[in-house]
Amino acid sequence: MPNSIKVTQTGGVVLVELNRPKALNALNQEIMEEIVETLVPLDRDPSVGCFVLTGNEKAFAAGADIKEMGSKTYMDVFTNDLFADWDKFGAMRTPKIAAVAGYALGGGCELAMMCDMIFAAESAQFGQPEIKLGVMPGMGGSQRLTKLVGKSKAMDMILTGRMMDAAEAERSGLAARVIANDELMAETMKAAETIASFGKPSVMMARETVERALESSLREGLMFERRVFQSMFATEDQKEGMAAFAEKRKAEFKGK
Ligand code: CO8
Repeated sequence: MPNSIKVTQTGGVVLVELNRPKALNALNQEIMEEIVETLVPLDRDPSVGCFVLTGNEKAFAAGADIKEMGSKTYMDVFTNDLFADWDKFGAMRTPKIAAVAGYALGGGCELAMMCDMIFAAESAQFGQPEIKLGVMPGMGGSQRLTKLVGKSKAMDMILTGRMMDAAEAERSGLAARVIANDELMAETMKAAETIASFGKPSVMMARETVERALESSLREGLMFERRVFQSMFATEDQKEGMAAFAEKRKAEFKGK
């Protein structure tokens, strides 16, 4: 049984709650291992249509665990490739929504950005404060934040270490929605249930194609999109979705 996370599945949605409240959900080795060991098998489970990753009212996660990391040497972090296993979380193909209330700092902000979209409570505070610790973002912040909010604002966040509130995060493209604090989980779960109600293969292909936009030229991305779109005509869900529209009924997707 995992110790630092709580995992519950309701229908097609798997809710993952980070559970180190005394350390503001600081991301240590254990939490990373538990997330990867628990979620990667579920990623391949056809009954799982969406993940929701959240923390608590005070913190989504206040960063990598500074106390665990502080005394490590260069050789420790280099030879063990510190935190490289987070890539396995980022590479999961089932959609992941980060529901962020309170602090999402350093590795916490980076973990939220590894998700496919961020829903921010009004209380959310995002930041990459590593510069104040004599280091810099190391779990993707310098790259993902720059892709999401642009160079100038990413520089502002990373070089001053300041925090960004929920309104600024939405305005800048970091957060998809800002939600009242007490409605964060209900609205996030509703969106997750909507995603999980669609055919999983088409959802996976659509998210992979959007991801491709961050990694390729426009021309290559458009070609990738066209090929993936065309390949969807090999699925039963495409036949069902289009037939249901023509017959004015709700589609019954089978995930095939
Ligand atoms: N690591 C470990 N413990 C933490 C962390 C953290 N990141 N953040 C908070 N805590 C602990 C505190 O030490 C405290 O513990 P204790 O009660 O035992 O003293 C407890 O959580 C509560 O925290 P505070 O008392 O500080 O709570 P406040 O409400 O006063 O302040 C803040 C909240 C502003 C969020 C404050 O806790 C803070 O500044 N935290 C650190 C934020 C930070 O610097 N994050 C970046 C960490 S570095 C990082 O993420 C690098 C990622 C890349 C690594 C890649 C490697 C390859």
